[in-house]
Amino acid sequence: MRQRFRDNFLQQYDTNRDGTVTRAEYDPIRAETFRRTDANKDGSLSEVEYVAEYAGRLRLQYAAREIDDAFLRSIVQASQRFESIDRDRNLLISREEYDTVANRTFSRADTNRDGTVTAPDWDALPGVHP
Ligand SMILES: [Ca+2]
Ligand SMILES: [Ca+2]
Ligand SMILES: [Ca+2]
Repeated sequence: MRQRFRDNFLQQYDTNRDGTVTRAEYDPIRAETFRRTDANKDGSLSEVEYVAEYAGRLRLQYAAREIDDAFLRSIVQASQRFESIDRDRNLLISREEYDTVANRTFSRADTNRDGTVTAPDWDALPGVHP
């Protein structure tokens, strides 16, 4: 699991491929993902927008494979994730709620708290998937 989180994190956010993720790399990608997910461009994410974005990415990973139970379970989990991110329970994820989660994910990866995510962080990372 640790390996998977690390690989996903690096693949998504290490844009210059130097093995380190800085906030200068991380923040614009999070912002871009938020914009892309906000399909109706009203500045917040509905559950439909949130789950659709996730399902779209998952679908790409599946490529030619058939949709299976694991796929459907992942979609249900995405829906549950939406509910946990929506702290004020207004059925929308605001940019602020989204950033709170982004900051938490980055902090979790930055185990030595120096503001960048580097190899020593990976070695110390607890074996949990966010
Ligand atoms: Ca980098
Ligand atoms: Ca929206
Ligand atoms: Ca909310």
